[in-house]
Amino acid sequence: MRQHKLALCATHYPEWIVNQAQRFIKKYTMFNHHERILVAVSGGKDSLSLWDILWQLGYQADGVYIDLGIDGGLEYSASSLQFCEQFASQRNLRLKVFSVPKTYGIGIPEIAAKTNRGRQKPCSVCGLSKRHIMNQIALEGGYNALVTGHNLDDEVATLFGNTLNWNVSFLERQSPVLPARQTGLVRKAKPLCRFYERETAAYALVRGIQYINEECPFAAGSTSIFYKNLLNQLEQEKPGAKLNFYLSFLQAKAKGMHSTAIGQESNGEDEAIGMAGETLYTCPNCGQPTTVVGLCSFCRMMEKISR
Ligand code: Q46
Ligand code: ZN
Repeated sequence: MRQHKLALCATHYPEWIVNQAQRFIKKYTMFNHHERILVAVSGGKDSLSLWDILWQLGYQADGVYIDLGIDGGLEYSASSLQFCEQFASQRNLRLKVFSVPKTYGIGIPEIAAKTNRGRQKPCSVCGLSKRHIMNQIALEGGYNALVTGHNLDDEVATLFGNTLNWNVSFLERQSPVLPARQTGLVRKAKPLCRFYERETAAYALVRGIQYINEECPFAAGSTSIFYKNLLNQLEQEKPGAKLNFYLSFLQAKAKGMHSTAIGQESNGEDEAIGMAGETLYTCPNCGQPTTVVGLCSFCRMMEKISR
């Protein structure tokens, strides 16, 4: 690991990852051993590695898998579920499964095709749906925190995109942990946010974790992959540049970089929900918080497509 000036063998490497993850969980006050954690798993290397790390650390961590109904000729959703089920049964862990097609009658690609926003960007509809469903499941199950397997490369690509556009409300919200500021919102945490993608991939390999290799068919050509390629070039020239970009951002935030952003107008979307000082309303349909009076973004979308 050039950025850490560290080389470890196959025995010490996973130990190092697990210890570092515990350090980050504590440093950012993500959750503790008395709390119940819900891990969002996709069948990919990051989320399954995260679940494995939390299991080794003795956290009470259940998994949740959302079947998005994405086929793409590869039966993408069906085979990712198989990897999650296999992982959970090998470790005797509890996996909750929520199926979008079984619940709503159609999958994410069909929902996306019926909306303006989804026709242009299916991932935007998918992201909105996943956030909504995961928050609902975590609330109903009485979990203290919902954790995701976002790694450093994911976080830095998001940070880069939001900085290019000076998207202040999203920058304010980007953090290793997002406390539940209001009833109806569950705390969110990203324990892998300081690990490079190749570090989580190496962890999965060394630990013998079987995961889905294929990318979601909608990921191809996405802006975030373009940003990741740019940032990889930067990292190649300057080892540690990505980690430095992310950590410097967190430091700037801690020093109050965003103190003037509070009180900004809402854009009517629930993506930047939960900012300090923001007025939130309750969606009359699902009971989740929303930034505008009336239905939340998800319920509004589902109502439109059912007309
Ligand atoms: S699953 Fe959904 Fe991702 Fe596929 S449709 Fe896009 S957002 S790429 S993480
Ligand atoms: Zn709603």
